[in-house]
Amino acid sequence: MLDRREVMKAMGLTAIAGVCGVYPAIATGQSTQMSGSITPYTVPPLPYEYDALEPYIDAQTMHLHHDKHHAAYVKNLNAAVADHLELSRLPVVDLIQHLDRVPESVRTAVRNNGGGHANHSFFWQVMQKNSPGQPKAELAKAIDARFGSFSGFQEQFTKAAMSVFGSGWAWLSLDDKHQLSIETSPNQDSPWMAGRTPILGIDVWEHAYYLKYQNVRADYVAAFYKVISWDFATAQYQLGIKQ
Ligand code: MN3
Repeated sequence: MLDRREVMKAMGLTAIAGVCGVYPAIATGQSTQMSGSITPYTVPPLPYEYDALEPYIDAQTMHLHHDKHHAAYVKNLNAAVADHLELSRLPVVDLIQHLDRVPESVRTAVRNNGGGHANHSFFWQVMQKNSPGQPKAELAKAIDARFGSFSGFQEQFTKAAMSVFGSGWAWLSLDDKHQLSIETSPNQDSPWMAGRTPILGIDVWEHAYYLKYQNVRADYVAAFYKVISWDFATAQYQLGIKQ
């Protein structure tokens, strides 16, 4: 029976004080109990009601997005790691941060579906009902220092979200030099895969907005600012600057 430390050691990974690499404070639904039995990945429940983000994100989109799309990533991820017990014991963020250690036969499946699971687990938490609208305290200061002002940040983040061709994400992330940056990723790739900590992320796959906004991604991106959980983003920032 291997515990997580042994599993990580076996994979050549290093556990840092009980935390796995740049492991975020996201709820991924995965049990941290390493009982020796397989702990498959599971879809975490939404941290609010399906209609909590109305009128900006509609309940039907949330049902489909969470219950169908996110669930499919988890189902496919579990299928990909079914024959690789050592992988299925790792938190999903650890898994996607070390894709080079994943057997080539399942690497693409883990990248896409592990990425999808990590990104969506993050995305549910980066939104909330009654958003404060703007960051506060240290994250607000860091954003002002990097982008000039909050509106300077918004302008660049919106531009990034609009620039994603096809399916992907736009992110505010923190690198290992504690520098904030705005980036985009295709498919279900993410800052984690490049060793950075996501602070904020918007899913710009059409499934995230098409029911309500059809082809008008700009309106969806504008609505996203109304539901950002700046408390969660700040918690991510605080985690990132400790790395
Ligand atoms: Mn999605």
